[in-house]
Amino acid sequence: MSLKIWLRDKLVDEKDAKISVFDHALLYGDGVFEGIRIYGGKIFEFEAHLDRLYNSAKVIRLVIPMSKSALSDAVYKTVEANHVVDGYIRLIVTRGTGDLGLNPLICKEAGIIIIADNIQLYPEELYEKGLKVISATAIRNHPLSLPPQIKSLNYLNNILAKIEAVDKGASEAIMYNHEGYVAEATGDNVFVIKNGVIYTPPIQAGSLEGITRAAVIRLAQAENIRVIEKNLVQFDLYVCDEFFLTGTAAEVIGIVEMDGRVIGDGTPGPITRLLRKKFDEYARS
Ligand code: PXG
Repeated sequence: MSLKIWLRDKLVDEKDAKISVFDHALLYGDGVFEGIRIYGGKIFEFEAHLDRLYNSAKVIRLVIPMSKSALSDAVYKTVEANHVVDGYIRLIVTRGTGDLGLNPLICKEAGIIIIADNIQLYPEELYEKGLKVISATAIRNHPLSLPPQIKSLNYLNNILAKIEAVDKGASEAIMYNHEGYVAEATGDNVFVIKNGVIYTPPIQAGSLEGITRAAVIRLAQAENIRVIEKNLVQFDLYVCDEFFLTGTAAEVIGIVEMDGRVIGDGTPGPITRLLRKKFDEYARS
C-alpha cells in the first residue's frame, strides 16, 4: 500500500514525495531527525522527541519553519492518514534547497518530511536469546567536533561502526569516546548490571540523550533498583552480570556476548527481562 507522506506543508502520495537534489540534507547530511514509536495509537514520549528535535535544530542554527504545535498536528495528521496504530514515525528536518556551496545560511527554508509506517518488530526470539556485540574502532563524535547530543542526519561514524559489527557477524557495535570510555551503541544507549546495580555512561561520555534510556532509568528506580551514571570502560562490559541496550527501535534488548566474551550466563538476565516487561507495560499504558 502506498503511503501518504507529509512534505513541507501537506500530505502527498509517496510517489510524489520528492526533494531537491540541491537540498543540503542530501549534499552535506545537513539536517536533524527523530525516530518515534506509536503504541496502540499513542505517540510515545512525543513532547520529549519534539524538544530534542528543536534543540538539535537550534544548535545547528536550523530554523524549523513550524511551531511545535503545528508540527505536532502535522505528525498526527500523517499518522491518521496512514492508519498507523502500532508503528514508527520518522520526522526529518532538512536544511533546505541551497547551492553547491557549503553555506547553510543561504538555504531559504528548511524542509519537513514526516513518514508514518508500520514496522516489523524484531522477532521475539532475538529478545529471548539476546544479541552479540563487538567493540568498534570508529569512535563516537568528539564533543568539540559535533556534539553527540545532536540527532543529526550525519551518521557516518556510527555507520562505520555498524559495518564493523556486520563484518564480524554481530548485531551491534559498542562505540567508545575519544578518551576510551564507553559512549553508546550505533543507535542505542548502553546499560550494564553488576551486583544488582545498574550502570550507564553519563551523556557527557558522548551519547545521544536517549528517550528510551530516560524512561528505563525511571522504571528501574520505581522498582527500587539503583541506577548510577558513571564512566565505563571495556572491562566493565566484559565482566558485568547483565548487559542491555535501549532505543526507539530495539526498545530494551539483552546482550549476551561481546568480543567473544560470554556475558553473565549467556542469556538475557532477570533485571533485563523485568525492565523489558515494565517498558512494554509503560509504553502501552
Ligand atoms: N543513540 C543514538 C546514536 C541513536 O541514534 C539512540 C541512542 C536511542 O535514543 P532513543 O531516543 O531512540 O531512545 C539513538 C536512536 C531507528 C533509529 O530507526 C533510531 C536512531 C537512529 C537511527 C535509527 O529507530 N536513534
